[in-house]
Amino acid sequence: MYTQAMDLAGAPTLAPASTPEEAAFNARIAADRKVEPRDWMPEAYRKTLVRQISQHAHSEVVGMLPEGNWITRAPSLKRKAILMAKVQDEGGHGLYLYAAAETLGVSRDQMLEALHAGRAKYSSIFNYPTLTWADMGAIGWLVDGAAIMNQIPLCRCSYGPYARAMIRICKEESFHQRQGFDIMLALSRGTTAQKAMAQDALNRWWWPVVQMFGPPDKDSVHSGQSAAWGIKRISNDDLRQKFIDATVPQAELLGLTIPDPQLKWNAERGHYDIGPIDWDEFWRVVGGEGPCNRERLATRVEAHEAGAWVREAALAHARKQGARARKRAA
Ligand code: BYC
Repeated sequence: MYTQAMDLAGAPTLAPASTPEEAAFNARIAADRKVEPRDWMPEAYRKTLVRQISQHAHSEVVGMLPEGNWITRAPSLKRKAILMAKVQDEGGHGLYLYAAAETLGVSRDQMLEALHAGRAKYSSIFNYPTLTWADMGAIGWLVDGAAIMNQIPLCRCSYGPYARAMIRICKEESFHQRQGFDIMLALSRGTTAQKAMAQDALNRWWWPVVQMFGPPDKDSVHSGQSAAWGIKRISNDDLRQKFIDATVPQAELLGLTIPDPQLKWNAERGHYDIGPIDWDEFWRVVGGEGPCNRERLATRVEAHEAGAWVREAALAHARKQGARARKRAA
């Protein structure tokens, strides 16, 4: 379901090179070889990667907050241990991604400062509240499911450090998706109240997840150039369609109803048709006016400030170790 070897149909080609470095870069992209940190790259390519990778890293780290809230409320020791491991994985994904962005000449402090000041974006999906335990199931099943759909093609992204980070992230995300589906399965096979809770979570998360893939292709300002550079391999709309086609049968297996009266299999297209997506809501959330934008950012800043002593202690420890090593070497 998540193996996506094909590329964006009709991807635009690169503009002709005007310098030998640019020609070498274009040839590398055309041959589908990875661009590495020490290779020459156009400034706009570097900036696009910093924008996307840092947004991606921020999404992982902000994404820890809604789930972190439920660790103490998980219904059993097993569920608690699994959720803790998942949230910890998201922190790790943030680290790999910040490290990948750092190879492009931007520091983690700069990226975090942009996030904390509200200048950097993170995924719209994390601005919605988690009201019941079923939301942990819906996030794993749907949000991580959408994330894998988007991230598998990124394993073939032209920038080496990003592509390599994505390989491990995708392996972990598939465990996350399964744990979410397992929560939904338990609830949907449970009491009437538990099944209703699962349905309610699906009702609230479905449309925000469908929006998560980004604006429709016609409004996606970065897609054309990112596709030409081999950063983006499949378009926002095509990934969204793939996700819907894969998820509808899963909802059927759970005995849950997707909250879209216009959802219908289109035999001619070989895909599901869906009702209209509320893009006004999407842009409101992206613009900072979602149900939880302020809370998420405030909690994130608070967590960063509360963790200052850990960073200071780690630096002091590193300084001590360095001094000892220098003494031994002297
Ligand atoms: N939310 O031209 P477009 C996770 C912005 S974490 C907010 O199509 P692009 C998880 C876009 O940035 C998974 N903003 O852009 C973690 C741009 O604005 P700027 C997160 C969005 O870059 C913890 C503008 O709209 N995954 O799964 O070609 C627990 C125009 O869009 C969104 C990633 O970050 C959005 N949903 O395509 C559980 C994947 N969508 O930058 C789970 C990596 C669009 O010009 N990122 N915008 O100000 C990507 O693949 C691409 O950046 C996107 C957007 C497909 C998201």
